[in-house]
Amino acid sequence: MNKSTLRPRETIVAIRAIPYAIPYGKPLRFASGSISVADNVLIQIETDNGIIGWAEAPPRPYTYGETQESIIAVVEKVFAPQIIGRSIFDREGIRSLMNRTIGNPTAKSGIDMALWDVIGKRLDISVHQLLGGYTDSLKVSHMLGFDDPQRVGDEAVELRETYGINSFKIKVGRHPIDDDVAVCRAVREALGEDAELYLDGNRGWNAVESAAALRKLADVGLSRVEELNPADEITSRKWLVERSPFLFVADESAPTQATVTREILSGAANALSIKTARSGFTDSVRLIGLAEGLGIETFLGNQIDAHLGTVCSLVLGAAFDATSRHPAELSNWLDLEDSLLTEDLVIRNGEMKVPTGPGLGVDIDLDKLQHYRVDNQMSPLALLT
Ligand code: MUC
Ligand code: MG
Repeated sequence: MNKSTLRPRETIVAIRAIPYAIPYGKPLRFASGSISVADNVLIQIETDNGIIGWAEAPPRPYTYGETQESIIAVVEKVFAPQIIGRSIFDREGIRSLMNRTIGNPTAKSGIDMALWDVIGKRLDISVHQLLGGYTDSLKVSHMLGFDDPQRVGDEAVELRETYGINSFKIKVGRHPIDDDVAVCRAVREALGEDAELYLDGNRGWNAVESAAALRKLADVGLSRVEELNPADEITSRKWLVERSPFLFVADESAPTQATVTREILSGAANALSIKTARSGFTDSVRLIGLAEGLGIETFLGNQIDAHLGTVCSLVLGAAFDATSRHPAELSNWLDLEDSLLTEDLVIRNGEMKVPTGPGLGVDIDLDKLQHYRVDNQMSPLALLT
């Protein structure tokens, strides 16, 4: 088949941005914000031969400046008019034209991943295989939000007993730092020596506070730390990283190839968190290659993803050697009150298996989408009352 025979039946005819809202049974609180409802935007791409691809974009105003409304606006008003009419196989061209608009990382990633879903469905192959197909499952790590020490320790124990999860990211960055130090000690005591624990400060401390916390936590047995202070504290961040006894992971300071290169080469971090929610599949692949070239470890992070976003992370993470070496942050959908997927996600023995069907390998439950969508229907807040 050549391009001209493919094109008429492989054209994107619609891109839709559908906002929905599903409450969290338990809100997640962290240094840069909190989340009590998944007010995400489903991205739907439709082709002229009736294939529908899906992905989702989570608004994280405290991290990227996007809101549910801004994601809908940029998808519908800026990207869709430029992309409609293009071939589904023009992925690089579509990336290029989206990058003429700055920012909007989750909106761009949603379109990119929905396009991969379309391509996989068209070729009758899973996106996981298309990307690299390295392994069929990932070990899971869970993100523990702010709470008091006893409750966080109990939550970790319950997750281990129920799902076999034995790797935990503890959110820190509060004042006084001793509140977080107490939580870390409580979690270690509750889980014992064999659990993996690491910290994420979401820029809540400065370098001096971070160094003090690391000194106090020296005997707790951490595997790494993430964004304890802002990378914009350029000199003191470098000072902190030089003194950190643990790997120092760049997350929100390094979402793109340029920022990764800058942060790593300047000594502002020495490991990388990759999140499909902000770099899609196309750019995540580039970041994995860049990290390999720089000789740093990559960890699969979590943008507080809902079910579909988690599947995207899983599909990418399991497709590559580098992203499947460490437990991946795949479990915060457990706190959501419902799912838009037709099938349940499962965590067993601390692992998630990659769906095997074409595309992303999962389907959207259209009745549930009808129920939870908030365009022309009800305010997201109405769900909480
Ligand atoms: C994380 O790793 O930082 C919290 C804020 C955000 O943007 O992502 C989450 C998780
Ligand atoms: Mg982080």
